[in-house]
Amino acid sequence: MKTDREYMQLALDLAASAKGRTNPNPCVGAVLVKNGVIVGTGLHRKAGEPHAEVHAFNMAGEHAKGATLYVTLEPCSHYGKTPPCAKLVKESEVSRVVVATMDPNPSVAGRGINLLKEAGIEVEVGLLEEEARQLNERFIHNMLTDKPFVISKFAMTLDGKIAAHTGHSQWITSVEARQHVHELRDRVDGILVGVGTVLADNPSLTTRLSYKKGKNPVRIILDSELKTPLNSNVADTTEAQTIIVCGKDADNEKIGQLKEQGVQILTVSKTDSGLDLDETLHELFKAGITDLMVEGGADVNASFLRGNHINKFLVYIAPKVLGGSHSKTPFAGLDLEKMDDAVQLEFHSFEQIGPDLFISAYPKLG
Ligand code: AOF
Ligand code: ZN
Repeated sequence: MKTDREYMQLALDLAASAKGRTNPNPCVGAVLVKNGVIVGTGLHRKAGEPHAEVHAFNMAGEHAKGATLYVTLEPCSHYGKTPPCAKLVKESEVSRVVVATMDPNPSVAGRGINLLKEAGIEVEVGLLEEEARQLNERFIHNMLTDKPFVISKFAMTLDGKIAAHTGHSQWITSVEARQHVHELRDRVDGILVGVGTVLADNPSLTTRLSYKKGKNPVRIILDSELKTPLNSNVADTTEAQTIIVCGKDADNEKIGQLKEQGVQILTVSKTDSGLDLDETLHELFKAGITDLMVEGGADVNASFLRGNHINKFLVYIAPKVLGGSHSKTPFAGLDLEKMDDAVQLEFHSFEQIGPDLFISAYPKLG
């Protein structure tokens, strides 16, 4: 017979298979087990579609009675786009519910679990909790802050350079690592760069995967003075959406011209160091962006880091050395004075992709 942990791991694996597809909802998986037999499985596939538990109960039918439900997130207690799962769990007469983690959504937050306990069902919370919270780090951050989850993504040489002193940077990493970037783009809502990058490289910032047609994230350009050329790739919205964030004093005629091309314009306040990033993030969240990848340049990266706006770092390191004191580094604009002032991070994982290294890290809390 399998252990509780193994069934919960299966529920987590099911949930994870829809990562990046459920936004703004969390990824959730559910497994129903009776007398050592899996009688139902389910996952939440897409916002607006049934929750994980519904699929699992549909599969189990009458076998749900007396079974144990393993679910990666507290069953919901509210009427959203779908009816409450806690009610379904109660009516299906399961005898035990094992939950990995609570739902941070203020309309649920413990109510789902209370409903089940009040119905006399045995409930355990906290099995593989860390894994479940990691899986839904984006959703948890959204619920707690009303801001998108911000990922800083960059590629550099072994000696920490993102371009030669001439500005030449194509390519730092291998074909394999660059395909991997497109897999990331395929699963985030937004991709953000500064107007400097648009002017220097005229990137299209779309998802290009060799084996399938990916989903294009919304392209977000930080452009306080609205310098994005009308004929730039990002101003062409036939393939992907674009949001340009500019100051409230930006030229109205240019705003009109960009809007005519289908570009969305977001005006925010300015601070001494440029656009107000906190306001920008709140506005982007209101516009439906639940997570975004900041892809540079060095000054934009630095301003996000300075304001503590980065929630996760994804870094590709190529086995190459450029040298020189004038070739740019990923956070060139930060330029701190002492080692003690350095922003503290924690490595989370690393793997090799082709010849390159791929590292994930989080800002150290506290
Ligand atoms: C669950 N199981 O599979 C998911 C849950 O608009 P709705 O009705 O889809 O509700 C979305 C909210 O429900 C979401 O914010 C989160 O609190 C919860 N998600 N709950 O019991 C699931 N996806
Ligand atoms: Zn639900």
